[in-house]
Amino acid sequence: MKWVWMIFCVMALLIIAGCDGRQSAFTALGPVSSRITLLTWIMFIGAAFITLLICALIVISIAGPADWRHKLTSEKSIVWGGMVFPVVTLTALLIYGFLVLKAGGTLSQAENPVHISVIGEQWWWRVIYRHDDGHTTESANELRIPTGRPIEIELSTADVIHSFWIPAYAGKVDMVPGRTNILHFIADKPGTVTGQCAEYCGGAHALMSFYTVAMTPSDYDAWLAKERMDAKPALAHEGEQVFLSSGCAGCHTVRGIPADGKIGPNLTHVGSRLSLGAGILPNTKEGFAKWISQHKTVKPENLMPPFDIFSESELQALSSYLDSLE
Ligand code: HEC
Ligand SMILES: [Cu+2]
Repeated sequence: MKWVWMIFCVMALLIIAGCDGRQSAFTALGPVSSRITLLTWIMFIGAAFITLLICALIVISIAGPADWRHKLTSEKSIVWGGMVFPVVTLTALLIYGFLVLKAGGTLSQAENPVHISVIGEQWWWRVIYRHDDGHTTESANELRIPTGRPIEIELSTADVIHSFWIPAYAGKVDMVPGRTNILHFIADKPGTVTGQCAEYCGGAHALMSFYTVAMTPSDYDAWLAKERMDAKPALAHEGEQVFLSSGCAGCHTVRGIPADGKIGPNLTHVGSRLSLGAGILPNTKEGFAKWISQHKTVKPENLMPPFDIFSESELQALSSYLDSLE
């Protein structure tokens, strides 16, 4: 019997580990997700209550006293319990559900929303910030947002269907080829959470994650101004030479040097992001070296070609160059 308990404890621990608030539908950090969480609880508690009631009725109908059993089969019980009750409950839930759905929609009339576009790509996120003067700058695999302001995200895809989901802030919204869907939400307080692609989109789908960082409005404005700038000149950094001469620039943009590839993530400020490879590796010099030399093992099937061509010193130079792009 001991091992049964051990398995039980391990399973329970695994389940509890899922409660880490960073990516949990139970940790709502804004008004839109709070409404969804409340709906979840109402449905869960209501369904549990109804299930218990049905169990009790089954027991009564099998082993209960004769007059109770008789009452259960009367026409009145069938009409009230079997028809009126489900119709009333389900209609009320439907109306409530529509109101919850509309909650994000009402934000669309809000003034001064923050405009961000996110494009799903196999298997990473292209993120485009629209500045107040209409100018745009591109980043990837990380969302930065100010607290307290309505956020308006335009969701689209470059290839197959993906689904954009930050459980802490809003419900999931699909990214469908040929369409643009709009998502609205507000972040109540500063903090870092994660989001995930929630629609199977091929090989590396499970490794298509991203960080969302909510910052105070002043921190956000400062960050956005920095993000808008070109990469600092690296003063003929050896790693920059390796980057430019190895074909990286064919797929990656680094604003400020002759690198304007559009196929992969924009790397202009890659060193200041929290992760590499869409939430897969830590953003450190070692992380860059690991990505460049082993990305096919770290993230199987991702669409960057393998690069086994570098000597150790070239790899180190390239990694420290990328790490310096803050
Ligand atoms: C054929 C196009 C292509 C070439 C050439 C290429 N990459 Fe990539 N790179 C990609 C794609 C696509 C991704 C996204 C992979 C993913 O996460 O699924 C990527 C991801 C990356 C990332 C992670 C970025 C992030 O936002 O997390 C880094 C760093 C990177 N590449 C560096 C390089 C370097 C250095 C070179 C040259 C040695 C290079 N790449 C060459 C296409 C390319
Ligand atoms: Cu996916």
